[in-house]
Amino acid sequence: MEESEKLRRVVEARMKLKARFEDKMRQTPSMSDDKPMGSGRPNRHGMPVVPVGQVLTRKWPVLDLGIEPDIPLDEWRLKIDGAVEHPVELTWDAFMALPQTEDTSDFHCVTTWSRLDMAWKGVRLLDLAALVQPLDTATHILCYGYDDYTTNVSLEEALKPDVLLAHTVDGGPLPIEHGGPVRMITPQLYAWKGAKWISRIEFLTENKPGFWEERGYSDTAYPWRNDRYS
Ligand SMILES: Nc1nc2c(c(=O)[nH]1)N[C@H]1C(S)=C(S)[C@@H](COP(=O)(O)O)O[C@H]1N2
Ligand SMILES: [Mo]
Repeated sequence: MEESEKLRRVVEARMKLKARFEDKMRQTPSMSDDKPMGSGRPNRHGMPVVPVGQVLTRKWPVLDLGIEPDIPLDEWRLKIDGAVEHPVELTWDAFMALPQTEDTSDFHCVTTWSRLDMAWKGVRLLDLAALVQPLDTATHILCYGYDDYTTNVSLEEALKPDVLLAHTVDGGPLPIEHGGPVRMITPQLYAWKGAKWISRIEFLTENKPGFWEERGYSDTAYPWRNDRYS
């Protein structure tokens, strides 16, 4: 297929996804709650900048399952499959050739630390979804890490414009211990919803819990509702 035709198809798919999830997205708690729990000035989506029970840190703690996989870029692959029209397996070069987004956002860990104003660069989940074109029946994604971590996210959360597959942070390559070469970030949900060392995104037609969700963590993970455990 010609490049211009490919791009046209992706843009059309992106518009369609936006239209399909716009209302649902606006109704998510991190955008619609009229009594959100937290303190400080409003953040860019109107929520108190420090969610309830969180403490600001300047350090960046590391949380993992005891393994930090080291994936050389020439062996790195990202598989996107499941309930989609066009499954893909991206190489590093193909991933980096996709539209790149820079965004500064906050990071809220369920263990009560928050780190504000992190400068990220990467590919929007929205743009990856536009590339593979989820079926109309798709409702969630399940993300996999190279360490066999998994976590699930609803599409109305995953398609928000600040959800990135990030390869760069604060001007440098994402360090391995923080999930490099590529991790997902979910600034409007607790950070366990963002898989480090991401290897696969599976689109699902029904919700399926991931690693922590099976072990008592909340399915929805809304920081401004103190929604930590199920
Ligand atoms: N692949 C993978 N992703 C993961 C985890 C993990 O153990 N493995 N931990 C999660 C948790 S609980 C949090 S709080 C954040 C921590 O990211 P950080 O180590 O960069 O602070 O990553 C999330 N993503
Ligand atoms: Mo966490």
